[in-house]
Amino acid sequence: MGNSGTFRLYQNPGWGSAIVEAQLAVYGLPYELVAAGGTSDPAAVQEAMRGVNPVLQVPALILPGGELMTETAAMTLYLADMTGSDTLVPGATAPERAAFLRWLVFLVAAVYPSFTYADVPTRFVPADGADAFQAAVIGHRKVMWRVMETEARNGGWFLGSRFSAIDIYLAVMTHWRPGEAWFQTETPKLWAAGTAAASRPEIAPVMARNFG
Ligand SMILES: N[C@@H](CCC(=O)N[C@@H](CS)C(=O)NCC(=O)O)C(=O)O
Repeated sequence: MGNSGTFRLYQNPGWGSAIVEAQLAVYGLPYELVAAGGTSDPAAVQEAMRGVNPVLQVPALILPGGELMTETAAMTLYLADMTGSDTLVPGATAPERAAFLRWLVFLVAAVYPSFTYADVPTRFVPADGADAFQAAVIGHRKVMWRVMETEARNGGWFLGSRFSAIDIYLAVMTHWRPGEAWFQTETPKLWAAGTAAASRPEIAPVMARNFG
């Protein structure tokens, strides 16, 4: 159970937990970090998360009252609600609301699962087909990123002139495969939005801890 008023984030440096850590930092909420395996070996992380998160993934967030939350998008919406802030999530009547929800869900429902499938492909296909399967999934991921690049608005942030949690997702996910060089060349608007988010004073220390 989290201490009174304090969030507890199960995380590994550079993993999707950085998306949530950055948001906690933006809101100035008190949080403590728990190492969730501290390794790039997914099997070890699954073992570390057993008894914490029934789907054995990072991040897991323990709310101050002790309740478990999983799913970065759910945390994104929850933290905006409980702080009453529209800093990261455009409010119900904001002009960017529909686009925000659309691309938030796309990120977690379409792009993010491609890591589940490609990171350890032998969970899903026989070993002799694993390389081809992994290449196909990463190829599909590139298609999805290109779609987002096409949909990114002008103005510096993904939603245009308005910073949002989408830019935090980009700050973190552009460090993942297919890699920073690919994003810089192939999806320059996504890269720029992610880089700008990563440079914000409240987020920069989180990025340094996760990727420095
Ligand atoms: N839908 C989840 C995805 C979480 C996820 O895929 N986390 C990765 C790390 S970034 C993980 O724990 N992978 C290990 C595994 O799936 O076994 C979310 O948005 O929080």
